[in-house]
Amino acid sequence: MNRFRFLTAGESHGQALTAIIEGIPAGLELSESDIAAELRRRQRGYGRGGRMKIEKDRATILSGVRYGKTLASPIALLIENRDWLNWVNKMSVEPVAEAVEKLQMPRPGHADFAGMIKYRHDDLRNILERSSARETAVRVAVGAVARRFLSEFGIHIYGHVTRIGGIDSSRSALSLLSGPADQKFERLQNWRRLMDSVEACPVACADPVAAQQMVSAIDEAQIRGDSLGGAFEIVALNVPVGLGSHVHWDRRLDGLIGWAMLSINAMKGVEIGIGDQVSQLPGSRVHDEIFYNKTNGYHRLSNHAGGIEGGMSNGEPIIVRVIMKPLPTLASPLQSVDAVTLEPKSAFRERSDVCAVPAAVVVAEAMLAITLADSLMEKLGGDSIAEMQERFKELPHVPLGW
Ligand code: EPS
Repeated sequence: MNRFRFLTAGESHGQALTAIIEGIPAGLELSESDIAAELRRRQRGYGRGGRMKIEKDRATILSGVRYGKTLASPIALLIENRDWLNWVNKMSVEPVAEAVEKLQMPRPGHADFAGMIKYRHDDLRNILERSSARETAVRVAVGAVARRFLSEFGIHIYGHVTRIGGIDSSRSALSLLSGPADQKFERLQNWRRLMDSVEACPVACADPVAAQQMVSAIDEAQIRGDSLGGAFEIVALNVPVGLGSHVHWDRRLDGLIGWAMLSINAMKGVEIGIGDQVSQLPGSRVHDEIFYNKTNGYHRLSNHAGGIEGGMSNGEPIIVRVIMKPLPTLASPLQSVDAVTLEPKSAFRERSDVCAVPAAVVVAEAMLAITLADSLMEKLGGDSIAEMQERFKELPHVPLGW
């Protein structure tokens, strides 16, 4: 990431989360309410624990914006942790007089074990506070700025849950957004309707029957003291041809997207387009044939490639499938070892979520937005939105209309 750069800081139960973004051009309209809307979406989802009842995430813009428009200077964001008030001693920056209980039974599947050994900590809280997915709140705030930037160029990002536990949604962008060019408009209308329904669904799923079963599966997991993972699709519409490049490994758009997705806590796999199916099908059924006519220009009847060929966007919708593991904090904990006595013990348990797949969708949307914003900035160059928009108009616009 060369053009859109950001750093985050903050512990889960510390005072606040912060981010500094560098590289946003001048003249982009940006308000705290743009960010608030995305933060609210991330806090949704059936299966979340008690923490989400405490937090009402809201980002304050501390710099880089004047009279509602970006200045091109770094943008600093701050999200206060409401729960911090309950953790003032346990998370004090200064040493405290009272003895605070140390956590010493690492949870299998968590950063606890490797982190404690790597950093030579004798209290797992020193690891878990930063490895917590709480950090993703501020990434969503950063992503909201990227989305605001992309929307100036008509690029929009959507996400929906396709699996929780063993239950699969029957909806997939791969089929919903592919087909004859003259039916694009209808497909797009249908897609938008489905995505509206996702916003109203407690598990962010576009298939109401599967959604009901997912809710029941989460209830059952909760009763067992267990957790559930899943999978989801992230889709970007109206991405112009030529983001990313085939010329070098670290410029390939699919590689950058894969990295961005796997950088999110608990993500274990990323597929582009039909993903794993390419390993089973012959080339003649994998690759998307190319057509041309005067009305529609270049077009395809399928999008198995998920909008990326040779490490570059090809003008079709970008379709990414992400796989998430079940969270490792279990109410019925797995076997572990006491790191002080080396005796067998159950892993420690804390308040946690049974399932965070619907929230993870919003984080992945943010990471895709950041990745595409960076690639678009690289493609366009320029210091202001006005300058970038002039250059955008000159790009070869294979008819998109997505
Ligand atoms: C998390 C554990 C839970 C989650 C948290 C991620 O927090 P707590 O330990 O305070 O109950 O709720 O997610 C968030 C706080 C959030 O904002 O998404 C973990 O260990 O990763």
